Amino acid sequence: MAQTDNNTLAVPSSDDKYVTVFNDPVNFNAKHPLHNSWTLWFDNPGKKSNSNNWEQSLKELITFDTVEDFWGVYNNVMKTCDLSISSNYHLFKQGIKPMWEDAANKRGGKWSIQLPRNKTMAEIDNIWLFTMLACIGEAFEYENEVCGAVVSVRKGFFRISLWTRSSDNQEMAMSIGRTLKKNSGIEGVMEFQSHHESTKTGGKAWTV
Ligand code: MGP
Repeated sequence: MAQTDNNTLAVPSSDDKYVTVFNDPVNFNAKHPLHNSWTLWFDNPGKKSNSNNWEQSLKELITFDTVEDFWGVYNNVMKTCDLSISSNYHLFKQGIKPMWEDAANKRGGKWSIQLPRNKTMAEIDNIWLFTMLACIGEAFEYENEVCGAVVSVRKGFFRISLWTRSSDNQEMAMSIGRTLKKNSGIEGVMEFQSHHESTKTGGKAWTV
């Protein structure tokens, strides 16, 4: 991309080698890379699922590593509000499976909030969209801590969760929780629990 005198990036003209989506929304040949590759997963385990067979229903949908490919995926999968009850989308860094047992998650935890169904569906979709954008756009101070995000469709509510690599550093966790709330437009109290604690009832939790 061309550099201007005052050191800012100029939008390339059509005779530059790289044509971005800004120059030509159809025939662009250069995409904007993300810092990480991300994989979208889907599952709907149903009532017969338990922690032993739950993994079988996980489906790896697609991996992308550019801004343009993210929007291509987002615009072509079902919106959260159209998914059936028990469904989950999981957006995780490539190489991390969206399960407690994965090496990246096993000492981790999650920020989560249940959003009642009386919110408009557009609001729910937007909160999930802005949660994904915060992840892929590296909005977090402790970026390496972020493993992925989940949206869960349940009978009376939607749940948004953000999974972290560790669960014993309150400063890092709080920073991530605050950034998530600010970026996603989530209102209400979010709770952090380690995956270990959340498999039990009760357990300590931090809130933002
Ligand atoms: P859930 O969907 O995270 O909780 O896990 P929810 O929404 O409170 O439960 P629901 O019954 O209302 O759907 C539901 C169940 O899926 C858990 O009790 C486990 O049996 C299984 N499960 C979920 N996760 C994220 C995992 C996982 O990472 N590993 C394994 N082994 N089982 C899991």
